[in-house]
Amino acid sequence: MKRREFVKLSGAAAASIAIIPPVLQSCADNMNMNMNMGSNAVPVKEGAFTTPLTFPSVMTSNFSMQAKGNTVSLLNAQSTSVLGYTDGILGPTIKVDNGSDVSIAFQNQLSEETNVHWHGLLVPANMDGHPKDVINSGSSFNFNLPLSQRAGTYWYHPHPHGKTARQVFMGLAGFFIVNDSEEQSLNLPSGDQELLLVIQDKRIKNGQLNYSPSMDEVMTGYTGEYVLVNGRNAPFHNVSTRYYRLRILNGSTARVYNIAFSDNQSFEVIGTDGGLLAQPVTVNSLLIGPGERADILVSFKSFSVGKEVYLISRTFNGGAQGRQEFKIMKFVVNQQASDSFTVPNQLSSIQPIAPASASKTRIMKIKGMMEGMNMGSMGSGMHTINDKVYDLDRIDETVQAGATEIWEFDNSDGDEIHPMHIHGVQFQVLQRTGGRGSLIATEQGWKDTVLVMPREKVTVIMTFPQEKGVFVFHCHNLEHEDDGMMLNYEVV
Ligand SMILES: [Cu+2]
Repeated sequence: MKRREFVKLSGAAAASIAIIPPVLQSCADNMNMNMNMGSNAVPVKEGAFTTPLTFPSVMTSNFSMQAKGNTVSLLNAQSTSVLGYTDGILGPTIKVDNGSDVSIAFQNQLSEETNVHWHGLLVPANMDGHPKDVINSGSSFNFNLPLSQRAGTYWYHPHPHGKTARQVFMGLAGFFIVNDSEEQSLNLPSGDQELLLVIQDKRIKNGQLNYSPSMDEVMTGYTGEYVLVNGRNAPFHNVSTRYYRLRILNGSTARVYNIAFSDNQSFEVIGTDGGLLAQPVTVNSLLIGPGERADILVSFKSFSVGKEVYLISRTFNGGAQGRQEFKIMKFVVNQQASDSFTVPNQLSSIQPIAPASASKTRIMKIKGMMEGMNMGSMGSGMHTINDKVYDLDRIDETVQAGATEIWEFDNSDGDEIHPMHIHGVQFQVLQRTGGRGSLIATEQGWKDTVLVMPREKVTVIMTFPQEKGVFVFHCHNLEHEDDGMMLNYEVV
């Protein structure tokens, strides 16, 4: 970070920079240096891509699920302690139809409190996994989820305040897929041609998952040197010469991926957090931040048997991240097949919410790092929204049931990456100013999480639920979230 940027970043301090005593200025310079040192993402170590990709079991109706400690083989057949929902690492993939009432008997077999947030689902506040609604060690809770929303790639993970990042990092996360007749009628690649991929980076020390963020890493987010897909490091998957539907979740605590293919082939983006886009968008790479999902179609039709193609992350302009290109997983074409699938021109219809219908615009100033110095609280509470650190019991924003509002996430003074997530709604992204200055393919549909890069302001529009209750909105960089970058809003 350059001095000029530091001055810009300092917010309130900027006005008084000239009168900072030399000793404090030097302290600030050291802080700067430390942050630069700590701020780069840990370089990824690519594996051998010799481990077969696996997929979690699928649950299609009411069932029970436990959060518990398990042992798995992660790297070189070592026995690694992880957390999982029921078996192994991660949790079962829940696949249900829109309109169904899903009930899940949940048991907490961890040694600490946890809960479950159904990320992207429009469920009542008391079922949403609010941080105040924790389930103590040894206790149970029955989640009843009445589904009324579009088909989409949703997911679930813990949400106990201050413990979310560690519990997700240790393995607690799973897909929640909602189907509907509209999506069914498109006959998209399914069965063996539909692959659910959760990408997560892990730091592993002596064969064990190592979650121990330093102060610098709380600031920038905790990154790992091993990239896992569905809980496997550097896996491969055999494919035939057909179209494949990849439904990708970035389940990392902080790392952003710029998804692409090693042969630079283009692919079709067909869906995002809240389901299908109206029309497919052809891209060569796609940025996906923590908590976000991308639904893409990729064709292996022109390849001959024996061809190997990698899903990779390309470099991108993202402050502390994006400086390295690395491979994520390998596709091996091992079978010739005929495939008559063609990408539909029209996928769905998305009615834009008119900005004029918004009854209110709220500004959410998101801040990290240097601003924390002004608060005199190093090490915690450095990440704020509108200068506030999360308080379980404080209602920060009150919205009318059924109201349409515009919210602006303002990171224009910041140099950290903040994927902002709002519970209880799906929103549309209106615009991005500063930074990248425009919207990407996945932002042309319904979203629940939006990436706000350094220097950017992103505005979203949404209609709040009719049902009353308290929800949270927060940064989905889970280190930032645990550090307090989260507020409550109440629907009244
Ligand atoms: Cu953040």
